[in-house]
Amino acid sequence: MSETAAVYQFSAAHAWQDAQWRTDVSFGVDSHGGIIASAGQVPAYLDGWVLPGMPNLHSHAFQRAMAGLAERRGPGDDSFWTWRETMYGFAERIDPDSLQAIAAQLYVEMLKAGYTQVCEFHYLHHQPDGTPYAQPEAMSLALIEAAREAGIALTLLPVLYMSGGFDGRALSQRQRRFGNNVDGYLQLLANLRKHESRDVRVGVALHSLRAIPESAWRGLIEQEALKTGPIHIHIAEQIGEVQDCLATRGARPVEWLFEHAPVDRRWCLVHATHLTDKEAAQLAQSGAIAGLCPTTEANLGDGLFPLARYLDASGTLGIGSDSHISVSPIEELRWLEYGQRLSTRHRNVAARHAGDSVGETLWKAALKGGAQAADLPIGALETGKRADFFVLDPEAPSLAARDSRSVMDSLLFAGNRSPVRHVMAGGKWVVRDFVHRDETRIAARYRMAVMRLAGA
Ligand code: NGQ
Ligand code: ZN
Repeated sequence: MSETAAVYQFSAAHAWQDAQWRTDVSFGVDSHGGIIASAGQVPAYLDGWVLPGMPNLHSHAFQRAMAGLAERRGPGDDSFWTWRETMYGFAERIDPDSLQAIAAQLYVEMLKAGYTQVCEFHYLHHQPDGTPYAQPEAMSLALIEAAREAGIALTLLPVLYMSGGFDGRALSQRQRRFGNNVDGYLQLLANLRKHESRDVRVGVALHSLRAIPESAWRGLIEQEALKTGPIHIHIAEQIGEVQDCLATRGARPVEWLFEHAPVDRRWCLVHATHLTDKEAAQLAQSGAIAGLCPTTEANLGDGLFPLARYLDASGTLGIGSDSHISVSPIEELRWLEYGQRLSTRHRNVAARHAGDSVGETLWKAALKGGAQAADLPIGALETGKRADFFVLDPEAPSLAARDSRSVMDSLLFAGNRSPVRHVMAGGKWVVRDFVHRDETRIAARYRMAVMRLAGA
């Protein structure tokens, strides 16, 4: 068989193409796992609605294993900052083996939920006391290996983390394993870029404005290594962060970022929760992505993103599961809309024009913004893209008697059992009839790893 011959030929009664439902669609998949035009052989029929896989633009894989362990009240008022202490305590115990075990389990769960790619915002670089591992990129390699085992596309974003606050203070004891200086970081980035492949992209992450001292900022932004590929940053997630930025830098975080960096479509501003009207408009006009993580933002008590204003300004957005308190694109998008309904006491907020569907609007936006944040050829069922798609269960009660006008809204809002039945990622069937090809082994190893962590 020649390199580009079709290894699969598919047809479907309904597939999501060109940002809408199309009927009687056919396409091929080549031996590189890419989509090609239909080649005339007898196609296999995909029975059920076919959707492109969803990119997950923000993940801290290790946090999957602590989901639910920070929901009991502490001595004082709990907040994002008290959750962070619990998270730091947990992060201290993770090593390369446990990280791989947790990440592989998480990535299996993502695939089963319809995510076919993940952006890993990775800052657990060194040993707990800050000493590099014998192989300095051991933790990053554990993530690459986990993604390969699960069969998910990975945009690995090694994080630069230099200081413990806006005042430039040193990292706390528990933050030491996150830390690098600029040179060390650039070296890590160069080493990791050697692992780039069809399935792995490497980009840049700056943890947050509070983690990069102002004195290091300009020199950093001008580095050649930062001039290509995606750049992700946590920003304006908490009111406390906005206040600290105002106090130390005389500007709000997003305002400061726009004054000090050439923010364009390569940038993904993760959370960007607290925006003035002017910042929302500026972010929208820049073409950068707002990386929204609604279930984590709810869990951590962050606040609500100004969705209506942002969509009216044609802003780009994508979704991430971040702390993995939930691993479901359906739930992220559902809660994105529900947060707006609860706070505005209106319905159908994401649908900005009469006749628009909330489900279609949000799914379409998240595919586009997610693909942009991932910087991979994904997010659409078209020639040249990765063959990343899933098939909805034609027997799902929640989708019975739905047509192309209603199926996306029923997918998003109706029911709690995922109707994602089969998933192809990179041209390989990774999930068939709701079962991942290696889920038993990966789950068993995960349980062992988590038991060891609990006993540690
Ligand atoms: C993180 N997570 O890096 O895991 C952060 C918390 C911080 C979110 N912001 C730590 N959701 O922001 O300092
Ligand atoms: Zn995060």
